[in-house]
Amino acid sequence: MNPRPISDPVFSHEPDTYDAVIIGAGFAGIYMLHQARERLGLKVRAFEKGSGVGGTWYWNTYPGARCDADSYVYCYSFSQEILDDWAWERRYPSQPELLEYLNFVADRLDLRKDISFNTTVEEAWYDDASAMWHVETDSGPVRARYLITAVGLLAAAPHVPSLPGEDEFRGQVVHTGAWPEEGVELEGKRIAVVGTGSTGVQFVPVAAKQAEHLYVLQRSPQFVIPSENFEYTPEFLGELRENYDEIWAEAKWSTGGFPWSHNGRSALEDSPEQQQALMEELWANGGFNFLFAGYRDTFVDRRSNDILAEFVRAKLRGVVTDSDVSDALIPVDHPIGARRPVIDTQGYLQTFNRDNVTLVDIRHDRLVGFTETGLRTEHQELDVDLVVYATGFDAITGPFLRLNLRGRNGIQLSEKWVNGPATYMGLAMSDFPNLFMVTGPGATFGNMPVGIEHHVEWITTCLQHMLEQGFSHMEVDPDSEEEWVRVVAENSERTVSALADSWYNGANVPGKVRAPYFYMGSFGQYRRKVEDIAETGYPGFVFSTADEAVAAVAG
Ligand code: NA7
Repeated sequence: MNPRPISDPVFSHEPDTYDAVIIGAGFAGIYMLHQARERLGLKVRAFEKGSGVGGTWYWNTYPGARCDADSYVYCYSFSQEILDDWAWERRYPSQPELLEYLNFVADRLDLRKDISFNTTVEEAWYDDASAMWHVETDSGPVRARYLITAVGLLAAAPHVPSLPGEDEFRGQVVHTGAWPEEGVELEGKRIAVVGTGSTGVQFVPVAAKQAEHLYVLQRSPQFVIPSENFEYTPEFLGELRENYDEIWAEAKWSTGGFPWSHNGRSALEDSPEQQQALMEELWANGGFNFLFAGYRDTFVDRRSNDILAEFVRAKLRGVVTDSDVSDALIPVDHPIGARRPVIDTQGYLQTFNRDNVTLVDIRHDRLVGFTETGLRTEHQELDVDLVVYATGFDAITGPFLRLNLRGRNGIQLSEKWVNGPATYMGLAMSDFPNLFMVTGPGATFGNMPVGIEHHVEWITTCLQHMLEQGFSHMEVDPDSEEEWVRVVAENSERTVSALADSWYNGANVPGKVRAPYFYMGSFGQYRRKVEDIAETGYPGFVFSTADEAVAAVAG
């Protein structure tokens, strides 16, 4: 630990000047705060819009909200003490359990004193003359040498469609990602749910049990994979704790951040009987296993992908007794895994066998707008008391663009990203000196806590390197950034994700630039690349002292 890392007069004890400001207090923000404070000894402050820690798990409180990644790896690995003292209840943690976990971590690490809650960052700009970031919050301005975004990929930017006539609607309209704190009455209500992504699939079965009638407005059918949400026994938890070292080692270098990998074979090398046997086994295990622990080429070879997709379609057919409804629920327009897989814990498809649930296929009967009493499609009117938008998020770039960031020479982030996000490894970007991003656009995607820990630790190590070398200023070399943007695009083209519209490529929000938003290589490949940068003297990053940075601009 280095208690006084920066010998720069600007780091005086001025109350509103920090070594580092962190935006967000979810999984990323609270760990970043801990590392910046304890490993680097920085004077640091985190700003959080919510009244508590949690990020995604603070905002997404809709009934049925649950994580669909295995709890024992959807958590921090850095502290043995935290691993030992926390016991997950089941394979998939519910939203309240996750929120409790993140509060437990914040308390254990004594983080709250350095977080300003109920505080929104409205804009932040880099001042060339002082080489400092100016951060405007709704509680006043602060300054910082380093700005570290920990804003997540989704929760900060709910996507609310703009449908004509909403003002005339006499009922209630809510978005699942901004669920009112006081809750929403579902009992005995006529409800329309718009959207059948992971959120809709979680909400629908729960709402159906309380609603008088539930209309499910589906634009795209989904490959819905069962979860097998079993309860953890003390023996299972004991075994986990004994094996955590190996579990984390595997997860961190795996395909998707989970402690399992593909079997090294192509589906095309196996006989139909072998394929069937493997897929049945994976299906029985449930969850993301199905896609990540099977064949090596599921995401890159359309023929292999088709074998899995057809297997899932066969599983989905016949669950719903009305054959027209059943057909409408089967995805035929995109490869499996091309969009974010949907894992079902509550019996989503079975819900359509209930008398009080109606599927409305808005791909063929377009949603037109609101009426005073509900929603109107091209061919029908739906009278409802409540409209629930489960319409997802302006993902990945949305949370950043809402920060109104301006970099060197006043360049707006929205200008820089006009043709799609451009970053170096999703960690930093040119024209925005001393800005670090925890899992920014262009980083990899999968089991996010594993990716977040990696980024937080990498950023901390980078800052430590700078401090030890006497540098306080970081810039990204534009050529290195351009090369990384090219790698991201090339990788994306190789995978089936390019063959579907989704939030992975910006296609879910009207007017949003269609581009690759993630590096689609594996967690392991990405980790190797990022570790190599740190181990070989940080190619692509240019470090200097603050005085040199200011002089370079002045000169
Ligand atoms: P998703 O996965 O983006 O799903 C949003 C759903 O809403 C999806 O079915 C969309 O249809 C539908 N949608 C979006 N806009 C509209 C409009 N304008 N009209 C009708 N239907 C619309 O968001 P989720 O919240 O379910 O999940 C987000 C992530 O959270 C998830 O991937 C996990 O990481 C957790 P579409 O499929 O685009 O046709």
